[in-house]
Parts: sequence; C-alpha cells; structure tokens
Amino acid sequence: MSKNIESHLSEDREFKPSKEFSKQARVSSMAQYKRMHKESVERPDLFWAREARELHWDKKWGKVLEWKAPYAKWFVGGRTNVCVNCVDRHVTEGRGNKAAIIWEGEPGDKRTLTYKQLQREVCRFANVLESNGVKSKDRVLIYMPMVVEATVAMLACARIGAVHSIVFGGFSAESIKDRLDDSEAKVVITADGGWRRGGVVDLKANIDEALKKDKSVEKVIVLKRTENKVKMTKGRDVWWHEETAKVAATHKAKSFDSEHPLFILYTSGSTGKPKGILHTTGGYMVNTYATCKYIFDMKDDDVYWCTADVGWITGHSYITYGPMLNGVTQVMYEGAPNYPDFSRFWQIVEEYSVTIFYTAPTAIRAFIKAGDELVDKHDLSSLRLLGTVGEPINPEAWMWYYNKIGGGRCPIVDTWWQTETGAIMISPLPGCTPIKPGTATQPFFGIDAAILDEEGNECKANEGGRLVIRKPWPGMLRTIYKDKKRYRDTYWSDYPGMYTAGDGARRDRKGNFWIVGRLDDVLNVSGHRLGTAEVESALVSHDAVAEAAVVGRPHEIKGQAVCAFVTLKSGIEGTDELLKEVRNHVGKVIGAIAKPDDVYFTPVLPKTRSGKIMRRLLKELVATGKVTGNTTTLEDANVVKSLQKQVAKK
Ligand code: 6R9
Repeated sequence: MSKNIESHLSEDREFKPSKEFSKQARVSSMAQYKRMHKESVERPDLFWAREARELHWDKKWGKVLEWKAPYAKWFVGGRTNVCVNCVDRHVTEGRGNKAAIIWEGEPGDKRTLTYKQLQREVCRFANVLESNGVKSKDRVLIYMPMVVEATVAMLACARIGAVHSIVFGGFSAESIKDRLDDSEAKVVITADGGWRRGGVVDLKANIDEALKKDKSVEKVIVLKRTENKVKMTKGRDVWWHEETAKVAATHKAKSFDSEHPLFILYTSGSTGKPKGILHTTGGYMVNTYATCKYIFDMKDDDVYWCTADVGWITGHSYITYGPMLNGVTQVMYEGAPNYPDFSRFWQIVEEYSVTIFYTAPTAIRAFIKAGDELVDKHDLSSLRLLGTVGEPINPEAWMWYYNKIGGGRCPIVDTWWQTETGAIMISPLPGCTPIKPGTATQPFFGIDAAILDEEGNECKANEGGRLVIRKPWPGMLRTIYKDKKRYRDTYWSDYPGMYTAGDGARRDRKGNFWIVGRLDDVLNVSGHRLGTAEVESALVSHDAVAEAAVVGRPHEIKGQAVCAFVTLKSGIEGTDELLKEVRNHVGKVIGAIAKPDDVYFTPVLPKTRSGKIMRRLLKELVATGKVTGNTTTLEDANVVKSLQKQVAKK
C-alpha cells in the first residue's frame, strides 16, 4: 500500500477526453462541471428535482429533502414504483422492442429479452410472489446465479413493495442463516444451481442447510437452471416454471411512498456481525439514474456491460436499477472471467459490440497476468468508455486498461462509492474531467466530500485524512436494519452531522481525491469487503482453534490477501493437514472468498500487557517480513521473533 501512495503522489500522467467524446457528452467542460457541482451542493433541491422529473411519479413530492441528521427523507410525500420506471416506462415510451438484457450463460447458452418481454416476466413473477403470500414490506431473500431471473426477481419485489435481500451466491449456508435471522425473510428465491468454472454451485443445498432451524421462511421458489438434482420439501418448495405457468403476464403496479424500503444488503463491518444496509425507493432511484446518465454517459444506442454479480451493491445499482432506469441495452454474463480461459470477457465484448464496460481492478490485474495474446485476438473497437470500482486501482493496471483495452481512446471512470452510499460518489465525468491513473478525481453532483483530520479540520493538499461526506445525498442508506444505534455510531459519530466513510484518502492540489483504503478492520479482497472479525470468529468456531487474529497483506491480484494467526487448544498439534482443514472451515462458515491465504500456527499471539492483540504489528510483519514499530508494550517480546521466522519461511 505504501508504495502505492508514493507512486500516487508522483503521478503526473494526465489524460483528457477527445474532442469527439466531449462534444457528445452531457457535461463537456470543467467549467460546466464546476458550475453544476456548485449549484447541486448549494441548492440540492433544484438539482435533484430536475433529475427526478425525468422519471415517472404517480404523485409528485412536496419537499425534496427533509434532513434531521442523521436521518434523511428525499422527495417527501412523493409516490412512485421503481419497477415501473425500470421496465414499463420504456414500453410505454416506445422502447418495448429494444433489447433490455443480452444474457450469456457460462456454458455458452444465450438469451435476449426486450423491455416488453422483460415486462411480461416481471409481471408474471410479481403475481407469483403475491400468490405465495408476499406482501408489501415483507422481506424476500434472493440467492441466485447470474441469470436473467435474478434481475426479474429483484424487479418483481420492487413492483409489489417487498424488500429484497440478496445473498451473494458464493456465500455459505451459515452466512445465509445469519442474514435470514436478521431479515426474517418470508420467501426465499433460489435455483437448482449455477454454473461456475464448468461446475455446478449447489445453491439449493445451501438454502436447505440454512433453513434447518429457521422459523420465518414459508416458501422457497426454485428456478431450474442446471438440471442439478435437488430435494424439494413438500409444502415449502415450489418450482419457478410451474408457478409462473399458473399466472397472468400482466400485473397492475401500485405506487409506494418515496421512503418505502426497497432492499437490504448485508455488508461487513468491524464487528463479526454483518450490517443490513437499508435503501429506500425515491432517492435511490433518482441517484442511480443520474449517476448512470452522467458518469457512464448512457445513450440510446449503447451496449453496457457491468461484470459484477447482483449479490453486491454494484450489481444492484449498476446492473438492475441504474441501467434499466436509463433504458439501456445491457449484457449480463453468468460465469467466471477465466472460463474456459481469460479471453472470455473480450470475446463477449466483441460479440455484442459492448460500448461501455465496467469492471474491478482485481479482474484487470488477473487479465494482465494472463497475457496480452488473449486480448489481441479480439476486436475491442466498439468500446468507448471504461469504468472501475471496488478498490484503489494501481497505476500499472490503469495504464494497461487504458491502452490495451481502451486503445488509448476511452476515458476511464474510476468510481468511488460504497454499499452504504447506494450510488457513485466520486468519479470523473467522462466528457470533461482530466483523468490520472489511481484517482477517482472529483465528487459527483450533490456530493460534498472532504478529508478531515482527527480534530475535524480539513486536511491540506496531499495530507492524508478521513474521507467524509458533509451533506446528505438521495441514495444514502437510511439506517442499518433493526439497529439504529449502530447506524449512528458507525457512520455519524466521528464528526457531528457528517457521514464517515471509513476510508482514508488525500486530495491533491487540483482537488482530486486519492483513496488509500479502509481505516477500520475491514479488508478489501478482490474488491469485496471482508471483516477481519468475521474471519476470526469463523476460525475460532473450529474445534481445534483457541484464538485467532486476522490481518491483510498486499496481494498482486486480489489487492489484499487474508492472513490468519492461530493458536490451537492445548495438546493439539499444528499439522499441515489441520492447516488445510482450518482454511476450509472458514470457507464453509463464510464462503470461499474468506478462506485465509496464509495460516500461521503460533503458541501465543502478540498482545499488549492489557491483553489486546497487536494487529498493527502483525500487519507490518506480513507486509514487510519485519517488525520495526514499538514492541515495548508487548507482553512477551519473544513471540515476535518466532513469528518473524515463520513468516520468513513462507
Ligand atoms: C461499490 C463498492 C466499499 C469500499 C470503499 C473503499 C473501496 C470502492 C473504490 C474503492 C478506491 C475506488 N472502494 N470503490 N477504493 N477506489 N474506486 O465497492 O462497495 O463493497 O461496499 O465497498 O470499497 O474502501 O469503502 P463496497
């Protein structure tokens, strides 16, 4: 990380959009950006009302914003239906026969749905949900592969006012169970499996396991995707295709209050318990709509592709909601980027003439490693705009993306945002912002971002501090589900009335934001947030483990790798076999992404005299192989020496 910061500070490569790009973009000069940004921050009511008016409301709002920190209401009193805005509106406005989703399965099967066809699917499934007892505000847990039906399920929930809560398909039964216990979902939507690297992920078995002691779930709706054999529980489990065959392909949508809950998405925090981030209707809709329009420059003839999974916030805001609100044609792909090899993405870009491509730095680094030949075989000339999200992008990866994928002609939008923010917060505008490798550049309209020191003073140029947002924005989380106190404590207690993002950052002389990374005990592994406390409690739940400390270390492809220091219960020997077992155990408890890359067995953990594990020291050790910092507060200084030897052996 520190190497990154240094290279950031000396980064002087800068690229401006071409005249052609600027000319057709919605914002084409920095002067225009500055004017609009100033207005949007000073008069958010004017800016956001203008954006909101481009969408359909059944009842117009009264006030644009009601702010009683830390609680915001946007488009107060307004009534709308997000699903109608994503789907029906395009049919009514003459885009019914336009492709909404061009989908490709991992085995190579293909499917295209127009907005009209999508409307029928969504209406059918809304009817299915209702006939299975789902009512407004009921929670629906979705655990699905990247198939069209995942989006259909989300939109159908939104249509009837049910609150979806998606659990990423890579998460384990136990992770599902935790989220079910918290959300008390009434219905689960899943599939008989999904394809991943040629194999089938047995999603239904995980649901069955998670539901063993559950009391809230009444129905499980199962999509047939892989013909994988599954157990159907009588009275509880029903088939998607059988249910949809019973109902009409039309459904009259009701309107919902602007602050009606839309979804809950769980994300890691610095304790072992994931936070249920709650987003609502009107503000989220307008914010995802506007960011897609300005940042991705979405136009009627674009083919947009975001490679995220709907299990993450990026898949919510920039697959299902934002792009559909803009009525764009988008590509959706089910499988892994390296199946059957690393040229799969480029093959898809070529085949569907993708124009806007949005992916994560970790994927870019994996492509670089796989070799340029895999890119060179494909014609990528359809691309006109590139984006990244999820973690800071290292300048080398940025340059490769810019030149090799973008052919030196496509602006890159490096978009900083979070599950909590709902929509992109800091990003270049492709038609005007000069871009540099490694910076997310400038705040989006309506976003008042700043970097503060511990006392709350704004940091000087290039000085590192904490990233905060000083004013509410429409897509912001409204609370942590069932935990208002945690909401206030986590996000609003560092500086009164301001949102703390949990990221460290600095701002250069031109006002560009350089995000350094998380300041809390949250790792960023392949662009995904992972709480060290969650991994630690998974480790400790193994019978042989007494205590565990987890830290991240820099990793060439994943950004950060998970390192675990583990003490075993007395009398248990730390064999290689046990090491493997402990790793797999974490995979079972949380999911494969949480499996530690390195596990070190140690007789004791480095602790202060008051018994606190010194993670700072472990972090330094795995990053550099040495410990230089102050160790005088350590209870047992010999621990460090022996750990140093172990790490050096790796
Ligand atoms: C959208 C998403 C949020 C955390 C965030 C930050 C990191 C995201 C970034 C970035 C640098 C970017 N992050 N985008 N860091 N540059 N362009 O990823 O949401 O999964 O909640 O993660 O990811 O650390 O705080 P989420």
